[in-house]
Amino acid sequence: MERFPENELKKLLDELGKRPPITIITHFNPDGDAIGSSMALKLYLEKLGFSVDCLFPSPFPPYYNWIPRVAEAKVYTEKDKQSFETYFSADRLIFCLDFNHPSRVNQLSEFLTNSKAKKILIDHHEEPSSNFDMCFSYPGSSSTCELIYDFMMRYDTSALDKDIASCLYTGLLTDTGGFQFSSTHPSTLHMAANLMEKGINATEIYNLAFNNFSLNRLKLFGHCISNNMKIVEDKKLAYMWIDRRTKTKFDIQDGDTEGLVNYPMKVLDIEVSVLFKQDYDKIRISFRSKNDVDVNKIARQYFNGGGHINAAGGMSKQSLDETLAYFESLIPTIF
Ligand SMILES: [Mn+2]
Repeated sequence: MERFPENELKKLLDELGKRPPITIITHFNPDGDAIGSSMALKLYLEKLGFSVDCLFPSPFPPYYNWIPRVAEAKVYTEKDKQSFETYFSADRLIFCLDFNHPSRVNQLSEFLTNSKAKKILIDHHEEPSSNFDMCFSYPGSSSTCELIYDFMMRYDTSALDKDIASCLYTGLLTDTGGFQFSSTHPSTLHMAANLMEKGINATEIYNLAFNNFSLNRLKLFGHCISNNMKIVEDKKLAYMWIDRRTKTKFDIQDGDTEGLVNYPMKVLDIEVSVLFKQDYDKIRISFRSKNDVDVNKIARQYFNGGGHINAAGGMSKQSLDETLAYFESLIPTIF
């Protein structure tokens, strides 16, 4: 599918031509693609003379502290709720990056939904909601960073510098799992090459993005794989869980469980991996799959979630034991 078709792009450029103040917002628990695409667009539009505020609905993992000027992003907390309303005023242009539904910005969803400002969605998740004035949704794409790069190539190529390239490369790299997922297309690698030509340090970004564990986090992974994992061989399925006790034992920080769900996939014969995480008021569930096993469908249909064909998330309001029992009861029919 052609991205940013001429007539749609023109509408967006017309809006930008009015030189509005810009708000960029991404999903809660922002990941490499969310942070990278948001900061890249902020740096880029500021270079072009716009006034830009970048909002994160919740804190980002400390191992992304190195992202250029990420400290300028405004991280939402309950106590400054009212001050955030100003970022949704009617005179603004709001870019919504790397999410497909207002609920994904958590406590800020009310402001976003009620805002009279024009809302531009740029995203690659399946089935975007209809809450946006312009919708640049391309689910087959590697990352939101690739879409932001496309937009830059169509708007003003000269503003793309090394810092912006580093932000974009981060999302490109992390959302493709280091260029391993099937969403990695020729365009993805062409883009990576162009970013390298801007002088980024690709090896360093890889290490910062992937080889950044605390020792506790490594031990947590080992513990869960050894003690909290079940394999259903004939279904090529692995599932794991993390209960509150384990969290306390390993002194888990936000983001520490990120990536654990991918580990069972390192076994050649395992096609699906599911991770259940006990949170304060719910169980968060992550799904990963290989080939044509559609975990987006499973997450949507049974666990109030969604995502991509090979990577999705969901949740359950039941206890951990009940959730696991429910999941086990589904195994014979859904896999
Ligand atoms: Mn993404």
